[in-house]
Amino acid sequence: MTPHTPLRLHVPEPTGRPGCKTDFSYLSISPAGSVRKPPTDTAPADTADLATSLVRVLDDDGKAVGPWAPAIHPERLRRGLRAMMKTRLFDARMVLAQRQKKLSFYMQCLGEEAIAVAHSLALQDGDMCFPTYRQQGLLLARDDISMVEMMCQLMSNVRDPNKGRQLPVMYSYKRAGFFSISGNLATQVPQAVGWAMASAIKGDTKIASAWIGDGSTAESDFHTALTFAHVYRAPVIINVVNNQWAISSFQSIAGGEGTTFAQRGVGVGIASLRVDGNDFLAVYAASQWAAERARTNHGPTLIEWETYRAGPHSTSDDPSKYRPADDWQRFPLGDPIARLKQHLIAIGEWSEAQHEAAHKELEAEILAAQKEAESYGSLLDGRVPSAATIFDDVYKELPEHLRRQRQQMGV
Ligand SMILES: Cc1ncc(C[n+]2csc(CCOP(=O)(O)OP(=O)(O)O)c2C)c(N)n1
Ligand SMILES: [Mg+2]
Repeated sequence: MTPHTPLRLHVPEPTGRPGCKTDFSYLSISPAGSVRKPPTDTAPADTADLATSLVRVLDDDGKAVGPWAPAIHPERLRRGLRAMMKTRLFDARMVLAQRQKKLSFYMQCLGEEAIAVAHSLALQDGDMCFPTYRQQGLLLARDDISMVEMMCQLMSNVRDPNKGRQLPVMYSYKRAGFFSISGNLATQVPQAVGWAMASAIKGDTKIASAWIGDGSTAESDFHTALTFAHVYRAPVIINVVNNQWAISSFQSIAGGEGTTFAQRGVGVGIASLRVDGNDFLAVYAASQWAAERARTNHGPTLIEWETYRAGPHSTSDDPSKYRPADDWQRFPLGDPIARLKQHLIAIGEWSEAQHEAAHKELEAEILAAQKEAESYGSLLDGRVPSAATIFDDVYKELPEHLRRQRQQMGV
């Protein structure tokens, strides 16, 4: 008989605690330019090495190096930089407005701006994103989405397109390929795969882009979606944003310890990449690769974007309770805005003076938008849609029991 060994449960721990430094050595980081770039029709099993290495383009000097360095016009890069700056400034203003009680809640994407902004450049009109609450960059990168309208949603005022029925940040923009955000995490991944399958069934040319955080991959919806995407070779990009945290739990609680989230894709038969999400050029190149693969019927791609959630989870969260305050400054992949700025300056397409001017311009633009949005009301002055409107737009004919409930509300 074998001697009795007491069984022990392994409970993953974060690698840093308040007051002590996080040891980021758990992150495997490949040198910029060192990862190979296969053709877009490569077999899923042949991407196994790409699910553990890290696709990076920008080196420490801001030079674009290696096979993933994309051909992209400097003007598009300037627009991308501007959209990332806009996103960061928009977030900062809205956090402030929440503190002033003008909105009930806010979620910023500080430190993660490159992912949504650069990804949006690789998509086409008619493609559909199924985002989470941290991809506001998909909207802010577009010229046809008004910041005023977005702010009205945040302030739940009378101009809120969702009529105050959704949590602030849960936008819905069909015309911008931005599917309504769901607060029930992971539900949108199978929906995205289903949407992509429908596009293929119709013989259309449009692809879907699904979004999920590292923590939410622990939901069964994620795994079901992967199986469907693989089996039917759905034209979908499955984006796993690994920002190292899910509110207060470290990514290892969702299974990131000793393996990568990208490896989950390979295991199911999906081509998978692990990419530096703070490297604008790498995000653009990997997104383009996956979009071309999907659009040419070579099937889905799972991309794990490595990044860091620099701010609190939401305005209801206090990260000083569970992680060191200066983690972001020491995060080895740096700040996406600073890195693209350094690159543009290095290639002679940007300057400190231009950066400062753009910053000022954007600040003024955002302030003006906020002023206009507030003129339509905010939570502070109570000019919000009447409670009676909760009964609208659900049934063609209001059923009797709801009619009674409306009467009970006295409206
Ligand atoms: C099904 C479900 N479970 C739990 C929650 C509560 N919740 C909201 S955000 C969140 C953390 C998600 O973390 P992650 O997926 O890593 O995304 P991140 O916030 O880091 O972008 C949790 C647990 C929820 N909204 N839905
Ligand atoms: Mg997360």
